[in-house]
Amino acid sequence: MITLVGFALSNYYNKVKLALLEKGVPFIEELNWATKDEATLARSPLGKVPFIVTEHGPLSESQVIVDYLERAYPEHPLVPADAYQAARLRELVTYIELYLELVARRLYKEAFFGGKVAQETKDEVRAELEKNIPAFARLATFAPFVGGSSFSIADCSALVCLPTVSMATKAIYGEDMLAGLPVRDYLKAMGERESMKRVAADRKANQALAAARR
Ligand SMILES: N[C@@H](CCC(=O)N[C@@H](CS)C(=O)NCC(=O)O)C(=O)O
Repeated sequence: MITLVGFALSNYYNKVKLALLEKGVPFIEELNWATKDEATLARSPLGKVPFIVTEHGPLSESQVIVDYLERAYPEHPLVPADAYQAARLRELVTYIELYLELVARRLYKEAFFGGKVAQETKDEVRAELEKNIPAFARLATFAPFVGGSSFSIADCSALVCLPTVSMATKAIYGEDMLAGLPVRDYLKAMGERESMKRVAADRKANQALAAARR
């Protein structure tokens, strides 16, 4: 049995959870707020979540985990057998996470957490996203899934990253920088999936827990 460790407000936690749910892999959850105690660091060396605990030992980093799940549980594949098509989906995951989410993340402190972000950072992020969003648009098909006609690892990333990029850019620039793409329709359609309903409900419950903790 896989144990998924982290908290349900975390995007990358939900990315792995979506993969587990969509693949039908049984798992239990262990709450961890990305603490840096020895028991956490021994399993996730930077104390980041998510990480999983398998029968063989722990594993950190969401994409590494998703790739492991794909190999270890080949039923309900989220990556096609064809090597090139599989690589194209991984390419899309990289564009979503490295060129959209990690760039927009520099805004989160002000967009979501009541802090301040320097104007220089806002300008830099905007310029990067103006370049990176059209590049992402060249790879994403939304037909109807982000990378093609079936649910894949790219959806696990897109479903947790795209809403955050939209919300952060709206909060900082007064404009959802993804508005020119069919992201809203895509998210709405995907929101009907059982996996997404569970992730959304658990996220909401965790939000209350996080507020109580503060
Ligand atoms: N590259 C990591 C990113 C994970 C990540 O940034 N997790 C956040 C929560 S969404 C976290 O653990 N933050 C606390 C920290 O970085 O110490 C992955 O894909 O798993």
